[in-house]
Amino acid sequence: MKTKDRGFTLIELLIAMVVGLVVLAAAYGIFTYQNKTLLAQEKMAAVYQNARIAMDMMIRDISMAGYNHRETGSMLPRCTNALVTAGTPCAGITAANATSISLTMDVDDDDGTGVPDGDRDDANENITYDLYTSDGVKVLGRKSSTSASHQPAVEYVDSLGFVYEDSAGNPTTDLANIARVKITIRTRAAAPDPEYTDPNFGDHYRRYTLTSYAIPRNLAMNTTTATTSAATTATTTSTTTATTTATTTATTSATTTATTTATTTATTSATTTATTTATATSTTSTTTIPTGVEVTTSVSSTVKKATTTIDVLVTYADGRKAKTIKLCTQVDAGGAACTAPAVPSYSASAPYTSTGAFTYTNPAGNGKVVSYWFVIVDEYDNEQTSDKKSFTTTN
Ligand SMILES: [Ca+2]
Ligand SMILES: [Ca+2]
Repeated sequence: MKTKDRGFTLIELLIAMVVGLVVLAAAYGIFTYQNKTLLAQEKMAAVYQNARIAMDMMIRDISMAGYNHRETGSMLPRCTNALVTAGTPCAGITAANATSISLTMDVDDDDGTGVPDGDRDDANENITYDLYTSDGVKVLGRKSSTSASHQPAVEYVDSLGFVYEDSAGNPTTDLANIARVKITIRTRAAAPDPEYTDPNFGDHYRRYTLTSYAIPRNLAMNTTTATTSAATTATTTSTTTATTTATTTATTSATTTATTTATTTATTSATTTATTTATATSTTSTTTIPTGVEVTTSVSSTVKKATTTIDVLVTYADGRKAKTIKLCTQVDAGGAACTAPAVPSYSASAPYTSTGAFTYTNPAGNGKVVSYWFVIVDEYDNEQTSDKKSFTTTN
């Protein structure tokens, strides 16, 4: 047998097999490691996703807290500690706890047609978020009304925390001052990972903590019921024309009745009666303008023989502008509202006043009580503010 036809020796074969096995073992090791990493990442993806789903859901609801807008009819006041304690229906945050939150809004009616009806007792109008345990698993629960049971929102939620801040970013427990809510949620994997030990808890569950803010913008716009105190005194001087000077002084007393005394002096018209006394009474219904809190209105009633000009001056404390001012009038209407205060309507522009826009033909005779309603629509979200006042004609 020639040398070049020789095969492998047994030694060479054994060495080749050992080298092959080593390479195979290394490849298998790499594959196993990659596979494990992939599985761990998939599990963590579920943990991240749970946290984000829970956070999105809570931010969406909390951001809507206090939504309370109606074209006509009474609206809920913004929640305060006093109103919540008294059990008075209100819109806003009704319970600001460290591990749970309750909030209300008016977004629907009894028939579920999606039209706010002035209460917060319909579906998804009274929401509570907190944690509860179901089958040994901690679950983020959402209640959609006071009577509703927990609806499981997201499972495997380790902890839930809320911090309530005022507009300056300081923590507050005053429901009327909450401007944003810091939400912290911690989710964990459904199953333990034996190769992982949590440095804080000492167990084998992987966890994820997510923090975010919800800003309930409606709370900044929806203010409390106007409970007028003795400390509130509004003095307004307005309306100067070539022929008429009206001075209005409104002093609000503790009994929430504002008395306006207007003295009108006609200088050029011989047929116009010289002095007229008009009495305007602020109503304390839920549609009352939150005077001094957000909107200041000034209505000067120049009561002449034939017509009355009603001026409305709108000032928003937060710098918003009025988009539209609507007005309607009703003679001897008692306490009834004009059902559709749409005519005449005036598109406001700086300085957001309807001076001269509303001219009202007086009824014949002395002592007729004319009630007028005005509705102010703001430029951003069509939030409406309405109030009723009245004057007595002196012909
Ligand atoms: Ca209802
Ligand atoms: Ca409702």
